[in-house]
This record gives sequence, C-alpha cells and structure tokens, in this order.
Amino acid sequence: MALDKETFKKELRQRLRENYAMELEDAAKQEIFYTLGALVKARYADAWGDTWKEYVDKKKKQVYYFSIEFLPGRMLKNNLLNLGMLDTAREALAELGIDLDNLAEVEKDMALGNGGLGRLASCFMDSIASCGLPGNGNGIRYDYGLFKQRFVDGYQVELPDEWLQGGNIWEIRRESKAVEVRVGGHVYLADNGRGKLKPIYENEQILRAVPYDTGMVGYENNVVNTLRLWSVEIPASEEDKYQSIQGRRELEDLTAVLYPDDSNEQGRLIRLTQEYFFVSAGIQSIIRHYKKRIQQPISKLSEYVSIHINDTHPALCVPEMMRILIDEEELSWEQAWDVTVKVMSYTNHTILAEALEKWSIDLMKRTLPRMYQIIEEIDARYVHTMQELHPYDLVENTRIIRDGQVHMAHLSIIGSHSTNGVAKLHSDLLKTVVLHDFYIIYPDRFNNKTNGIAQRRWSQIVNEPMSHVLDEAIGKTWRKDPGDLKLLMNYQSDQTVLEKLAQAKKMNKQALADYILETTEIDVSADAIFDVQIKRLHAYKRQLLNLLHIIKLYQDLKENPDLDMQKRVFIFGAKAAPSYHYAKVIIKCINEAAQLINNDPDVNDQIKIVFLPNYNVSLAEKIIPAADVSEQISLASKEASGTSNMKLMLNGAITLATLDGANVEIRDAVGDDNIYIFGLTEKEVYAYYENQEYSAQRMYDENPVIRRVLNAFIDGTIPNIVYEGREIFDSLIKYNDEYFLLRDFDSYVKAQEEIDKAYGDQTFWQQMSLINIANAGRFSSDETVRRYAEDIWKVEPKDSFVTEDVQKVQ
Ligand code: T68
Repeated sequence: MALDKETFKKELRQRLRENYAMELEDAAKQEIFYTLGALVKARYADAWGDTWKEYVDKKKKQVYYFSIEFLPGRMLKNNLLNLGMLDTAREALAELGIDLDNLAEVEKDMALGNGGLGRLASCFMDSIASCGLPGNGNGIRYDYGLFKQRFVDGYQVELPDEWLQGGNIWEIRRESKAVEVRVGGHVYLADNGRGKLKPIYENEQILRAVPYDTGMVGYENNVVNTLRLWSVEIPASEEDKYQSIQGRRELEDLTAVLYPDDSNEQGRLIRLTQEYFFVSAGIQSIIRHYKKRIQQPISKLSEYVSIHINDTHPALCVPEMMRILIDEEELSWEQAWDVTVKVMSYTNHTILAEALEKWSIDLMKRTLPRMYQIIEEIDARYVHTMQELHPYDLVENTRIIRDGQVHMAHLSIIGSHSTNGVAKLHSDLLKTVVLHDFYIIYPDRFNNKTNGIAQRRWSQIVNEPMSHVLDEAIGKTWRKDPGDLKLLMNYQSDQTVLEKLAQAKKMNKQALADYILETTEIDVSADAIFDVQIKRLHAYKRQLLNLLHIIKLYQDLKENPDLDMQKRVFIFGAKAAPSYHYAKVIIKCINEAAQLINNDPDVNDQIKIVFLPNYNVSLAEKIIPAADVSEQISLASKEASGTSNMKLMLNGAITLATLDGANVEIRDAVGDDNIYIFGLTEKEVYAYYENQEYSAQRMYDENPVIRRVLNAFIDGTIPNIVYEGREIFDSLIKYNDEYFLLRDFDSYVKAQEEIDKAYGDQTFWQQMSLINIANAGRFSSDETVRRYAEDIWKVEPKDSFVTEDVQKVQ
C-alpha cells in the first residue's frame, strides 16, 4: 500500500502521541527520530515475517554469512530508500518543518567493524536482500564499536564508542532463540553406551548467547533478510557461580568490545573466545532451525544450508560443525566431514603474512578443549590422506597444526569447498604465491570474486545532486540496475550534461568545505582540487607517500610562491589501531604538517591539509561525493582489493593508483586515459624481494628532491615532531623503506603533476569524470553476491520478485 505524504504525517504524529505523549511541535529531534524509526520498522515488519516464512515453506537453501565484523553505518535513509519511501518522507517532513538529513544525523553509526572487511559484509547484506537471495548475517553485537578518534596536539586519542546509548531502534531481542555455548574446562571421551564415544565436559563455563536480529531490507522487492548478532549473558542456571561483580564483569565483557586490530593479530584469549562464541551460537541456531522446520536428514544439510567464513575469524565453523554432527547428531566422522566441507566456503582478505591468523596450541587447548581435539583429528587425517598423494614438504607446509600453532587459514581451506580472493590480482597471488601449496593440492577450490559496493547507498543516498543529473540524462533504470550507468557514455561530449555533473560536484564540495570549516576551523575553497585518501592507517597503504609529496609541494612553493599550480586540498580520513605505534606516528606527522602548511602565509592557500577526525561510514558519505582525486597508492601486491576506490570512482573522482588490488580492474574498466597509474608493478616488487638490491640510502644520496623532503622530518622544518620525524626518517633510510615509498616517489610526483595539468582543462577533466561514473556499474555488490550465490553458495533468488513486489511496497 502506497504511503502518501498525508498518511505519513498523520502516522508520525499518532506514533509520537502514543510513545511520548506529545505533539510534534513539542518533540525534540531525538524523539522524532525514534518515532520515525519505529514507523519505518513497522513498514517492513510484515515483509520480514513473510520473507522468512517463504524460505521455510519452500525449504529454500539459505546462506549464512559469518563475519566477526559488520559495518552498516546509519540505516534510516537506506531503509527509507529501499522501501521506496525516501522522497515521500523527505517531502512530508519538510512540510512539517523538519529536514530529513538533519534528523538522520541523530542515528549513531553502527560501527561494529574496523574497515573494508566489515563494510564489505554490510554491502553484501544489502545486496543479498536486494537481489532477493535467501541469506543472513551472523556476528557479534558489541556493546562498543570501533573507538571514536580525536586529535589532541596532533596525536590520536581513542574514546569509547557508546553506540547503544539511547537504544537501537532497528534490533529485536529474541530471548526465545537464545542458546548456550561452552568454553574452558576439560573434556574427555567416554563410551556413550551405543558403541560410540561421547565427550564429557568438566568445569566448563556455560555462556548464554542471546540473538538480536536486524532486518536487512531489499531494494523495492519486499524481501527482508536477517542480520543476527549475538550478545553474551549469564545463564540462570549459572547465576550462583557469578556472585562476585568481578566474575560477572569478566563474562559480560566477552561481547563488550570490538578488537581494533585491523591487520595485526594480537592473539588474545578474549578474541579467541569471541570467535568461538558467535560461531557456536550461530551454528547451533542453524541446526536447531533445520531440525525443527526443514525436517530433513542431517546428512542432507548441504542441500539447504551454506555457511560462509568471512576471513578466518569464523574458521571455527569447521570444527564446531563437526562437533555438532558427531557429538550430538551421531554421524560418523566421514559422513560429518563430507557434510561440513560441502556446507563451508571461505574468503581470504589479505596476503600480509602477519595478518594470517594463528593461535597457540596451548591457548586453544585451554580455551576450547573440544575444538582442539577435533582440529587435531582433522589435521591427523589430512596428513594421513595427503602423504599418500603429495611430497612430505607440501603436506607439512599445509597442515593445520604446525610449529606449536593452529593455522586458521589452513583450517578454513581444508574444511571448505571454496576459497576465494577479493580481486583478480589478489586471487592470482593467492594461487601463485601465498597459498600456492594449497593450490597444488586443491586446484578446483580456488576462485576469484572481485569485491563490490552497495551502489544505492554510495550514489543515490550520498550523492543526490549527481543522481538527479543522471536521471535527467539517462533515465532512472540505473537506480535498480547499476549496469545502466553505461548509458552515460553517450554523453561524453554533451556539454550540458558535463556542466551539470560539474555543478553537482561543486555543490558537494561546498557542503564538505562547510563541514570542514565547522569541525576543524580550516577554510578551504571549493575551487581547489579535493584530493582524498580515506582508509585505515597502515604502512602498506602508504599515507606517508602522500605526505612526502605534499612536503615536496610545500618546499617548491616556499622556493617559488608564484608556482603555476592548481589549488589543492589534501583530505585524509584514517584511524590507526591503538597498538600500532608507527601508524600513530604518521598521524602525528600529517597533523603537524597541516599546522605548518595551513598557517604559512607564503603558501597563500595554494595547498591545504585537512585530516578529518573519526573517519567512519557517515564521514565517508560526506567526503566521497566531494572528491576529485582518489588516492589508491598501496604498494602493489599488498592491498587485497580496496573498496573506497570503487565508491570514489562511482562519484566521479579520478583514481590515482598503483596497479594493486581492484585498481587493476578499475583501469581495465575506464581505460588508461581516464586513470593515473604509477609505481612498481607487483612483479617488480617481487623481483626486488628476490634479488634484494633495493637501497633506500642510495635513493636518498642520489636524489636531491627526496633528500630535501626527508630532511624536513628531522631538521625542524616540520615543527613538534622531534621523535616522530626521526622515526619516520629511520624507517625509510635505516630500515630500508619496507614499502618502497622512495622507489615510487618520482613516478608518484609525475602522476600528480599530470593531474594538476589535467584539472586545468575542465572539459577534459569532466569527461574523465563522466567516464568513471559510467563504468562503475560493474563494481556493484549486487553482481558480486550473484556470483557467490551461483558459483559458491548455490542459493537461488526469490522467484519473480521484481514487478509484483515493487507494487506491493508502493
Ligand atoms: C580488507 N581487510 C582488505 N581487514 O585490506 C581490503 N583484518 O583490501 C579489502 O578490500 C577488504 O578487506 C574487503 O575485502 C580488512 O579490512 C580487517 O579489517 C581485519 C580486521 C581484523 C583482523 C584482520
């Protein structure tokens, strides 16, 4: 049933009266927001129930996406858009004197993730629902999301993210679906009286896992899937054991905080327990549902259920499934293994060796004794089978338990039927380098699924000015089918369209400039090039290379204030893991360089640095539509894919990139003339590793520009970084520049100079920008999840959901 403006207003008023006993005119922003949230939730409640009922009635195969991180950001506008209510709500609210965008700011970001990995999981949730695919998320409901970042004296300071304060309107606590998870203690095997062994648990701790469900609303298709997040509680039966406040705290802390790890594993007990907690709770609830509602033999599980292991954090899915099938369902090991491998699939998101997860045997045994027993058995059987077929070294290198550690990637590959990388280059590197030994053993298990983004959010919601220009030029079909953005290619030389796109960009830049002024007191001109690098702070992502180039420009300008160049604003957004010292040093240096440059009258506002604090999904939504240049400058081979590159391209930014991750595919999509590529290729990087002939010292000695730039870090040019500057200098010279910044410096500077020139020719620039937008459709996560669904999960979309259901929603 269509919701017209008048009904919308009436319902909003009515609900406000019911819930807050007040009139709209007296209500605070918060109260209106919560009321609107409840109204929206009510609009999809039936569809949510119906979707689930249909999956059950038709016994449809469902996929469960297990991820220790989900990063949805704010959900109000996304839900409004997907329900086909965004325009109605905006206009109706305006008539009541309320600005929707302003109201939407009340919602706290749901930031249960660090970066790309968690955001990808949320883009997938949106796309799975929007493609009408039967799929659900399974994760942890952290009480505190990723820390809030502030800068004090240029240093990063971390504050708790109290996102649940004030309540979360989207979730539903499902008491009746709680399950128990057992950790710690001892386990031994005894006869079960029927000729089989069963595990006997002693002194174990019982945790109660309570699910909170959030509806994942599909785009105008009446499908609402479920994101299930688990929270820990003390079971009633165990209350007596937790009489001390301290004991209760320890237990309740299990789901209190998200590990701000990014790529460096810290190997902490609580993290391992977190991993088991959400895996065990999730799998138990899947099996319970299967037995109760699907009622098929457990040996047929893989015909109805697919489980995806997003990075290795949920790798315990493999032994936990084995535990349930063997210990509880009493399958034989062989039967259970057959089912498990068919059900599981795994995505790898990194090639950095230090980020590959490993746990010490000792910790695993103490924390999860039954898991360890099962992993040991999987490992022993793997070795036994493979040693007949392959050389000793190959088997030793690929086994799960090695050098006193449990290798989670090995467990994931051996225990699943599919392992994929997240961009073509990354998937190739997995096969040829990182997981080469596994590729020899299981060639058929390896495949590529290039990442994608939820394009509706990253265009329609965040960039309305551009969306309207697109509607006018190519019609509205691109909103449902991003492939239709291609139609824009017909307007490459259409001055009117180019001009309108440029105006939209200018509006977005002005809005960002206003935000920058308000939050940082830095005054930037919307006429300058907005040059953007937004991503987690990590040495391999090379924010430092960006800074080195800025320092060079600064020195050039000091020497020649009349230098002929475009105005530029360098915009950064990045959090460093709290324990990642070097990343924090880089933040400090960027902030001090900003102080210096932004306040030096000689520079005359030609260049500015803006480091916006607390980069998160909502801030990305402000920055991305306003970007002219997208910095994707990781050392080739290190970035698995990247996804901000796709979001920026979709919003018409020109990519400045190394041939790394998905940048390679962006280059293929737009052609060499519409992207700026620089730096070593991945092959050249590997060649350096092999012949070890790289000398940063030599680059410093022989290249006066590099020398002058690096000296700025230690000679007082950049003030207030006595220790930090030295550390940066040493990392590049004394420790030989692990990420080849100096080797790529000249070609980076050259690419930047070309960008400067290109921006001077506005028509040329606008054409490049248009070509980028037109070719972004292939990076839609709709397409990505369809590939997963067909090739890996074998789940099928809801039949004919398009036409009838769109009408139903209206
Ligand atoms: C990212 N990985 C990749 N990891 O770096 C990025 N790691 O190239 C890719 O586009 C993205 O995944 C999606 O595939 C991460 O974001 C983490 O955040 C992480 C968190 C905990 C432990 C290890």
